[in-house]
Amino acid sequence: MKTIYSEILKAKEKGSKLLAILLDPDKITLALLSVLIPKINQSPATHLFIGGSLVTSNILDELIITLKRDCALPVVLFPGNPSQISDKADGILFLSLISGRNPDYLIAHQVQAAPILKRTQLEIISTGYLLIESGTQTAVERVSKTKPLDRSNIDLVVATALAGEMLGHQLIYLEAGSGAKQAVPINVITAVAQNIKIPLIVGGGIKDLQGIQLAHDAGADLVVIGTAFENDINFFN
Ligand code: 1GP
Repeated sequence: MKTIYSEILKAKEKGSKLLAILLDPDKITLALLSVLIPKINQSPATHLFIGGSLVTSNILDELIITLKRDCALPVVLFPGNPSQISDKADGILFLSLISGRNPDYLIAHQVQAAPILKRTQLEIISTGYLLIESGTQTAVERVSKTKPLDRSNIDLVVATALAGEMLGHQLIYLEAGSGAKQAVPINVITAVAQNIKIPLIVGGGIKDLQGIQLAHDAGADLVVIGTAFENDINFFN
């Protein structure tokens, strides 16, 4: 069966790089979709991620229904908390914030979400999520009340990613935080990519096409772009 995860694995095996556009339901309106969707369809994106640290808007279902109707890309939830589950999507990154030591984001939210997810058809993709220090405090740090990993402590970042892999996560996500001042350092991406076998996602603070290229070249299998596309819908032109 063709699943989101098996397609990511296949891409990794072939060395073809993936790109997700992240849409935060709090930052867009349904009216804006008629402008955004043609831009998404013209972009090199391979996935759509939907989520945000808080998400207070109630347009989630309708947003996903419209995206699925007008875009061919898989729609993957990237939730900040269990209220951001929609059975209209194709899959969900089932995140555990393994860089932090807040039990709510390590396991409590997951316990709350599991029975809800069990009733959906969503493809559940277990993801070890690592927040990396990026210059200033980001929304992930503020909302999760966890400290990011020191960006210069490569050994600790690699050990954390390895632990995530050994615990059975299917993906590792290196996150600098949405709108981060500094993206995840290239040497950190390289070190993690060289040490894990599972696919690697990198996002946060990537501001230009060169940043995407550098992250891919360093070993990211999938790069996430949120703020840069939000700020400039012609980003991929
Ligand atoms: C945030 O990794 C994503 O969770 C994307 O970050 O908004 O900085 O692109 P940006």
